[in-house]
Amino acid sequence: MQLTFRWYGNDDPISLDYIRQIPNMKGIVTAIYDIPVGESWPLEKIKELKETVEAAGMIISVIESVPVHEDIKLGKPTRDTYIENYKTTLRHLGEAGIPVVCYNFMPVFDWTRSDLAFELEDGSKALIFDEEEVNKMDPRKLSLPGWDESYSEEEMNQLLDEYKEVDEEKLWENLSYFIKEILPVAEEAGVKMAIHPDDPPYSIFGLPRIITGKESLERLISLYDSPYNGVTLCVGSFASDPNNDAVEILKDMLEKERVNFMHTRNVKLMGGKSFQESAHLSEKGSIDMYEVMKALVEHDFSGPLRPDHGRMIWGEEGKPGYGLYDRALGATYFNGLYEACVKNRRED
Ligand SMILES: [Mn+2]
Repeated sequence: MQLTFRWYGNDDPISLDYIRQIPNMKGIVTAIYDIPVGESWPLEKIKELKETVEAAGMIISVIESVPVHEDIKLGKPTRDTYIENYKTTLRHLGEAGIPVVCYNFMPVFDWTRSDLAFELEDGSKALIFDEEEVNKMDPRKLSLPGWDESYSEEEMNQLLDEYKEVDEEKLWENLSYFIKEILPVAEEAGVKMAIHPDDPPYSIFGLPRIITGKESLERLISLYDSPYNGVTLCVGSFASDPNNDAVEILKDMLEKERVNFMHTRNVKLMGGKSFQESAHLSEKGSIDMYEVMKALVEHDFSGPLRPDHGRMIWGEEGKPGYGLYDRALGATYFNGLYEACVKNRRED
């Protein structure tokens, strides 16, 4: 395991110097945020970002994310231009020595929650997904941090209309087309691809979602048989669907050597499809984090792992899910589990 931390670039109120002080912190997960979706990333900008991170004593472990243009997901004729740009970005990332790229294939909306600052019983604030609340929401008037906010209301309406023609099978076809185009380039560039599951992993607002569980990951890796065609195993996302066993999904992908990036956070299932993001500790949520770490150690997982969203604690304010304190607590917890699992294994 290589411990990593997400950093939102120079505008992030949490400095690289602070991140480096978290014990065992080795790598940064970041992106270039001021390039419009669909355009290629210039090599100079990538190198500049890399130098900034390395000057702070760490390395860039993962780019999260290189976003996929909607025309690619919709399968429009214009997709080929955007796919060529994506390939250019991958070549540049490879040239700069970036080993992993995280991406997702969720139509229009990225991760979705009903409340970004729900007060838990200990007074901390967390992101939650309340099924009833989400059903009442109007996707045309919705915005969450990290989403592409460049759409006008008219463009958003048009986009949602276009997706009426795209069902799950069509979306699979479009994903397959994309993967078969970019994977040979990713292999040549030495950049491992890691698709993030849909969050939450089921259809919302009538839009298709396909990266949802064990079978869909198996289908995904069968589209192009290469370790470069891998996954971001976000246990919190998978566990948000009560039908998923996140640990089982993890073990399956570890056995097939397709886990290119780990996201570790816990969720507490609240009945139906509702859930709360909880502290990372196993007993605070529905995921057994010891089993997660044990599986990673048993499979000699040496890839990047980052504590995913944290709660807001100790009066900290900032980007929901991305404060310093609780994610740092998460990192320390995973360090502890890791040390115990490694030492335990040696004694066996
Ligand atoms: Mn995640």
